[in-house]
Amino acid sequence: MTAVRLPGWGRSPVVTELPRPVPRDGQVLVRVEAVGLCHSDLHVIDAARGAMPFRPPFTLGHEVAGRIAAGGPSAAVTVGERVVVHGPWGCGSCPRCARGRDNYCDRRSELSWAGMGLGVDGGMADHVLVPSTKHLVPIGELDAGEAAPLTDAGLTSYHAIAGIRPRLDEDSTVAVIGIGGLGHLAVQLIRALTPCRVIAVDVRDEALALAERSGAHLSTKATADTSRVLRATTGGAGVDAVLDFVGSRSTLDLGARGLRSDGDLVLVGSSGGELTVRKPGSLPPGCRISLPFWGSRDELADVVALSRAGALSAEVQRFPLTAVHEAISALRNGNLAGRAVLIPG
Ligand code: FEH
Ligand code: ZN
Ligand code: ZN
Repeated sequence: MTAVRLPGWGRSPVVTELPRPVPRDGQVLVRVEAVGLCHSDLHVIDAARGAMPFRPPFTLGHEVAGRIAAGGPSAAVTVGERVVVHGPWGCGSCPRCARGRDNYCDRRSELSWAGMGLGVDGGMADHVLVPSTKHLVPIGELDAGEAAPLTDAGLTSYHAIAGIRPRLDEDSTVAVIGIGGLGHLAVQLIRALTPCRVIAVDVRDEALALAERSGAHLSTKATADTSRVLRATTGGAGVDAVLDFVGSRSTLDLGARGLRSDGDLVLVGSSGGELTVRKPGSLPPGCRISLPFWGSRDELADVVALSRAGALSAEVQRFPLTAVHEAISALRNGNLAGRAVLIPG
C-alpha cells in the first residue's frame, strides 16, 4: 500500500510502498478514503530530535475517514461500513481511556505515541490499522472528504466549546481567532450550539470571508487595535470568551486585552506563544484559562451527528495522497481555504 511516512527527525515525509497490515485480535483494518492534513503534522515534521514524546519512522495522518476492510478474529465488524476514526489512542485501560477520553489518557507520559499518526502508524495511506472498534464512529452517507476533518478539526473545536458552553447565553459574545481548518468549524459549532454572538479575527481576507460563510456575525482583520474592536462591539466590557486557534504571543495578548472579567480564554493553537499569568497583571479578574486537547469518542459521535443533521460542514481542499508535499506547502503558506484533505488513489 502507498503511505506517507516520516523517516526520521529533520527529514521530509516520503511517499513509499508498504505491505498492507493484517488485523489481529480486536484490530480493524480501515481502507482510507480521506485523511486531513493538520498544523500538528507540520509541528511533527519540523520537530527536532527529542522534542516529541515519540520517534520516527511512522506513517503520518491522524484525521481519517474510510471503510472497514477487515477485522481481527475478535473484532465484531461489518465489512464495507463507512466510518471515521477517533485518533487520540491512549493506553486503552486507564479510567480515562475506559470512558473513551483517550485524549486525556492517565498514562500518556508512559506511551511512545500521542495518537494515530503521531508516533504510531496513521492514516496518510491506503489503509490504517485501528486498535479496536471502539475507535470507530459510523458516518452513514457523509462525504469522506468532509467527514475526515470532523475527527480532529471538528472534534477539537467541539471539545473546546464544550468547556465554556454552560456560560454562554444570548448576551454573550465569543471571539474566534484564526479561521482555518479548526476556526471555521468552531464558528459553525458556536452558531449551532449556542445563542451567542460570534466575532471572527484573522489576518487574511479569504479567512474572514470563510468566517462569514460559516456564520460569524462580525469578522475583523487582526491589527494592533483589534482588542479595541472587541471592546467596542461589547459596550466596552470585552468579549465573554476567546477561542485562540493560533496560540501566538500576539493572539494571546489580543485575547487577554479583549476579554471581559470572569471571561474564558481558551488556547487551542500550538504556535508556542506565551502569556504571563500574574496578579496584578494583564488578565481580567475572574478569567479562566484552558488548554483543551482533541476530544473524546462520545464527543466525536456528537460531531458526526451534527454533520449528518446538516449543522456542520467542513470546507475542504482536496489533494491526491501522492501530492502531499503540495498540500504541505499550501498549509505552510496559508494558501488553503478550509482544511486540506488527502485522497488515496
Ligand atoms: C496532535 C498532536 C499533538 C498536539 C496537537 C495535536 C492535534 O492536532 C490533535 O487535535
Ligand atoms: Zn491535528
Ligand atoms: Zn489511558
